[in-house]
Amino acid sequence: MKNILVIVFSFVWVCSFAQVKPLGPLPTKQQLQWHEKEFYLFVHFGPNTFTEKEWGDGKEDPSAFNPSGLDCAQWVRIARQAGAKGIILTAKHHDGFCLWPSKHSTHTVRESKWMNGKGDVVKALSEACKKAGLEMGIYISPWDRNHPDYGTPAYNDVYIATMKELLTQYGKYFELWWDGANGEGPNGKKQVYDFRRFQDSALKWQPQLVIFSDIGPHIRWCGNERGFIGNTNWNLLDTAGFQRGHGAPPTDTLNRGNVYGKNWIPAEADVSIRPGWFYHASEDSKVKSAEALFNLYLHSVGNGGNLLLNVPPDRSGRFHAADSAALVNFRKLREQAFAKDLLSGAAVHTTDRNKSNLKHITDHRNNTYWAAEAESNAGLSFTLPARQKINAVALEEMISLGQRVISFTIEAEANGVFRKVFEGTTIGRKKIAVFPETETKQLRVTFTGAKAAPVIRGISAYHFGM
Ligand code: FUL
Repeated sequence: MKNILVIVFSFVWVCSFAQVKPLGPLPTKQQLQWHEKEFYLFVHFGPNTFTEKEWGDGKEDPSAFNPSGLDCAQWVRIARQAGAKGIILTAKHHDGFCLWPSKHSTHTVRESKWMNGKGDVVKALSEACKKAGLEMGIYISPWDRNHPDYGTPAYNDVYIATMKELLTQYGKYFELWWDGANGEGPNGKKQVYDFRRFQDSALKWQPQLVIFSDIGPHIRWCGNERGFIGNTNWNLLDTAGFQRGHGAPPTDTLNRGNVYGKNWIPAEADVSIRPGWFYHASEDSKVKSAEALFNLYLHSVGNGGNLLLNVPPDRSGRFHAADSAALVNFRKLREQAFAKDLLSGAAVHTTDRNKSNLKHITDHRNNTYWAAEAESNAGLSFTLPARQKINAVALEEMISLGQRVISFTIEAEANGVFRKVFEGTTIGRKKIAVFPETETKQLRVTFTGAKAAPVIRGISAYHFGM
């Protein structure tokens, strides 16, 4: 009997959502999982940590790499305390130095003095991540200033062999990161990368990977390294005719996406907690404050993308106290800001013909939604149990059915009159609309334009104290 009830209930539940036709392009299952991660750490570590450089030239003495007390468990602990969902490590930066003892290079931890050449940072981090249940990602710079084959077709085979070591020996990663940098001067080496083979090989070894580069295939660069994704942000991108690096689309296109783009390639904002990507003691006083990090969160996650925040370990091989403190306080700020959804308990009404499932707008569940029937001007109103001070509203589309909303407005009632407090464009996975504090008992959200009738996963309201 119980089983029959479960089947009937599931059937009714599925049917109540069944009428919505997805609007392509759509995210893959892996991209949907990636969207839910929101925020994770980047770790730049290598010879540059010891030589005061940002771009090593590949000629540095490998013995320069010598952390006095590498402690990946500390990185993982701080990442977890900060609420980050993973760590992406620079296994190989442009200097070509491998943080694992690669057989395909002579510029590796094996040639360093660290642990008498017996150390392996990739292994240490993957073990620490596994132990703590944190996900790991890997950065393998295509540009290599050390490898003798770089600039010849043979390098493509070397790169693939290098990837094979990393992708088959240390467990699963959630993301593979391909930067687009190449600083070779006019007489520099020119490598014709075989990215098609790189991609096919990586996905053969780890099919669950999402691959980042300027143009994806799965995740795109947001066009700047300041952590700002566009207020208008389509998860769609046209990539035909473009390349990674110098041939990439204009940075403002990467920042906003293409409204009618042919591929689902959402934006990730990579930014460092310090001015540089690698650790420099002179920057200890320049670590971004928790407030600055919260602001970055609003402009990345709050604009529908993900935040990849770089925290470079110091020469001991640990996160510096200043960085750790900022990260933990950043977590506190997020928790305070989103502790109380002021729409919980609000009565929800709509001007749209579809009045069923309205409760899902405020239920904070990831797999439920309300779908409008009207393509434009569907309105939702929220009557709160009591007057509240509000200065932020978070809106979410059900992106598994496509990204639809082109524009929306938020109005708040005061003395019987509705006044516009926010005029927005796209929503996507999440839009955190921030506006001057207003005291109200009634909010109205109107979807003024959409590519197809909006499908809304959630709306919540907050009062940020800062
Ligand atoms: C860029 C690199 O040139 C920087 O050094 C850094 O790794 C950044 C995240 O990506 O392409």
